[in-house]
Amino acid sequence: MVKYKIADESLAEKGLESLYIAENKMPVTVKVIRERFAKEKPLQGIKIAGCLHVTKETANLARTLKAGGAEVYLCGSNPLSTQDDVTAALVKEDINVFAWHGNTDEEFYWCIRQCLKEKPNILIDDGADMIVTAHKEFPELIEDGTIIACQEETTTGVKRFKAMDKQGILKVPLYPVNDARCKNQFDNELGTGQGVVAAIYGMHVLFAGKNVIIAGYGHCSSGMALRARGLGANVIITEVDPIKALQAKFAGYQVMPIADTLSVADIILTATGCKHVIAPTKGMFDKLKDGVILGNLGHFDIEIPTKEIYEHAKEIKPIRKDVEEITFPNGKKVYLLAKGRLANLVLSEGHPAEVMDMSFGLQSLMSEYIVKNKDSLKPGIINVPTEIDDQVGFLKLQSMGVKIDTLTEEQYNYIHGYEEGT
Ligand code: RBV
Repeated sequence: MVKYKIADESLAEKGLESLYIAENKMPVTVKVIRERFAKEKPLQGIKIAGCLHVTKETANLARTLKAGGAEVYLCGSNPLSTQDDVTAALVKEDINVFAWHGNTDEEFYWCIRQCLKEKPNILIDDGADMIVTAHKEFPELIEDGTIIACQEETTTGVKRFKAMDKQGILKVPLYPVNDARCKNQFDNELGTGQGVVAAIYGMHVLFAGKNVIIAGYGHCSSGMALRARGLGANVIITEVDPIKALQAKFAGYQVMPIADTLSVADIILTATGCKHVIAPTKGMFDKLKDGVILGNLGHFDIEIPTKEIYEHAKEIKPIRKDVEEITFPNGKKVYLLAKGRLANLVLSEGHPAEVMDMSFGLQSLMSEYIVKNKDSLKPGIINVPTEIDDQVGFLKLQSMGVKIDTLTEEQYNYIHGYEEGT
């Protein structure tokens, strides 16, 4: 019997329509892999728990895992990204789901615990909250080998696991799916990149002629900068990494410390993976330009100092869906998107299905790989095998009708050899 706690079962019809829209744009995950999984059942007898944004794209991943024979449990990876119509559709399809839009921090962890109580064998996380909870509260699942291995979807989660690994406290084999080329060069650069439109959804604002500050110049933020520039904005980059700062400079952007940008910034968008990109001080808040739009596209809500902005506010007024007008004691107004949470997921619907197809194609094939190799996996971070990364790339190209060259034997030997030189 399907287990669930969701907002409203009556939304199932609408949710199924949503799933259908995504399905047509996810040929790798939905057609090629799901059809093979349905025949071969590589995940038979395996329980998979996913702590992911519960969107129409994630729902299609869940369907593919289920087609492969897995028993799937889902919970949300962000309190505001769950699409309630999607959860209703999933329940109708006998996929277990504990998620609803707008849950509290306490409810968020309750949902994670419901999934872990089912004793899953594979955990697919987005941000590391579920796997960290497993280490803290369900260590027996790790010690007795119930959890075979884990997969992480996002940069911030991988960062947390690298820290755990360094401290010797990561007790599971962990695949950083985010770091596969087929993931971060598409989902992160194009998906998060295109997420700059969240500021448009939120405030219906014109980018052309605006000073748009993009904090960070990694995969996500460099994609955002390119798109903001394409919309006609004057883009200013802030960085802490000298090489990334140079890349931004040579790509033709202005680069400067964030504090120097505040008085001219019309829109500030963060995706750094770090905290307090704008320092949480009155001095910094006083520097902000009247009317500035603040949006975060990184995983957690601490890049923009949301809590401190709320504390400093004289008045907080919701003015549109997921947008608040915040008036400071000095009378200045700032417009905060999505309470500082992932604006690309809260204000729009998450990254488009076309790129999630690659991320979730990888997640599907990695689940199969883990089951096949379960007897030889060791705790620690293990890279996604190149063959699987390449396979998803080939499948995506094939689905788009794009052909590429293959190396001749002579070329292969040249590329892999050293003898031929001047
Ligand atoms: N993300 N998922 C979606 N439509 O389901 N959109 C974005 C979706 C993931 C993306 O892979 C990114 O790394 C992560 O959300 C950030 O939490």
